[in-house]
Amino acid sequence: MKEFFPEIGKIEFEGKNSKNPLAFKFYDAEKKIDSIKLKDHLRFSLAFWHTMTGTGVDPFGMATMLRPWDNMDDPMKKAMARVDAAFEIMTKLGLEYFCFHDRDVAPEGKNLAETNRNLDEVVGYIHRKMDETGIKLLWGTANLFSNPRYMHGAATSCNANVFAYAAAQVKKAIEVTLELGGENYVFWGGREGYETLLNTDMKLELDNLARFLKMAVEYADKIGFEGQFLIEPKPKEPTKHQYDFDVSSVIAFLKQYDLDRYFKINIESNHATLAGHTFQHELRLARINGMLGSIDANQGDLLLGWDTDQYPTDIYNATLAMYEVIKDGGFKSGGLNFDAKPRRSSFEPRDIFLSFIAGMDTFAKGFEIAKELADGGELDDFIEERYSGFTKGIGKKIIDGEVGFEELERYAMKIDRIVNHSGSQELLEAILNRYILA
Ligand code: XLS
Ligand code: NI
Ligand code: NI
Repeated sequence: MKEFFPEIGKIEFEGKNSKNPLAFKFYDAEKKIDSIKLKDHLRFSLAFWHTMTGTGVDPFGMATMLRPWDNMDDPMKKAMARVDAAFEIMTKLGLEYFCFHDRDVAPEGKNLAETNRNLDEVVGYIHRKMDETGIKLLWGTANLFSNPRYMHGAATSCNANVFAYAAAQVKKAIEVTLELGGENYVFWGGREGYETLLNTDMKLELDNLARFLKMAVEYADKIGFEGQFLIEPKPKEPTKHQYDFDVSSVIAFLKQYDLDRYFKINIESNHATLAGHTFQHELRLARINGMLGSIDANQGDLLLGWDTDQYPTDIYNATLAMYEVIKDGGFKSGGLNFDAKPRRSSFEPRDIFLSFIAGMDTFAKGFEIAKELADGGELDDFIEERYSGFTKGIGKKIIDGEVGFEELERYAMKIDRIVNHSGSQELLEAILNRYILA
């Protein structure tokens, strides 16, 4: 088979002293930690859209990316070539998972039936490549935002025909995810929100979104799709306000409509930034609610207000993210999907590999640091001590529900001096640094 990247071989682990740009410095896939290989802790995934279809366009400029398959005119031939290239990239980097939207892998036809046939043809080919390589599908999803029909939204469109079309599209996307053994199915509602409340029936839109998700749950059950459903929060972009704003609003929404037991959350670092939260905040909130599903690993730019989807190289962020995953007992069906793209000026084919290496090394190291931090127990010990007042005396009574305002008033009347202790943030940050810089 023709190689798309003949000048690049298998990327090997060479260790931290290597200066070879095309080698891993920290990601040693086979290294065992707690008798599980690093690659199985991390479950790295390629995002088909950015890596295979991203062109480098931005609102001010046209495509820059040099992609060896882009000289093909026939859209189906190009789709097949992209699949070959994707599997070549994954094999060379040792990525064992990928994620895709229906429209990333196959072009739309002149009607839905033809579109579905195109999708089936490419999915059949992907299936063969998966069997050949052992590469797996982390999650599938449907693109309900690019086509102009979704200008007012999909499940939250004002147009019932659009709701129906979106349902048909998701039905098919769940079917192909099942066919490929996908471990999760993601809902990201890029246009499920609004631009102005002047033209928006917010109540109907939210009810319809819940109706849509309920239909998805019912259909998955009917066809025997047992993968995990995930919702990916994002506060804005492309819409001014997206209903799946952040982890907190997603959980509230799911609970309100009695859907929470069917869903977990796919958390993207850059989306946390846009919501004004840290990545760790979003992961923590999902974790303590038993809803940490999967991660879109990337990073934003704190000075820019949009989803820059950069490859993650921030070791602090990666460490604290992996700390939450470790505290959650590791990934179940989820993984680390690089929902990231090389910068518009990193346009050469080799930049694809360099970007993944940067991201994979960062998360591998972040995981190892986080593991030591968790095993060291210093943060846990501090927190345990900090809240120890709730394990005895009046604190215990509060926790056990034995007292109300009246009893607490009586108790408070007798306190002659309240003693607080330092929160020691700087000490704890120094402890974190000690692990990171060790
Ligand atoms: C966009 C989202 C998108 C989802 C999949 O901002 O991150 O890429 O991950 O639809
Ligand atoms: Ni994403
Ligand atoms: Ni995103």
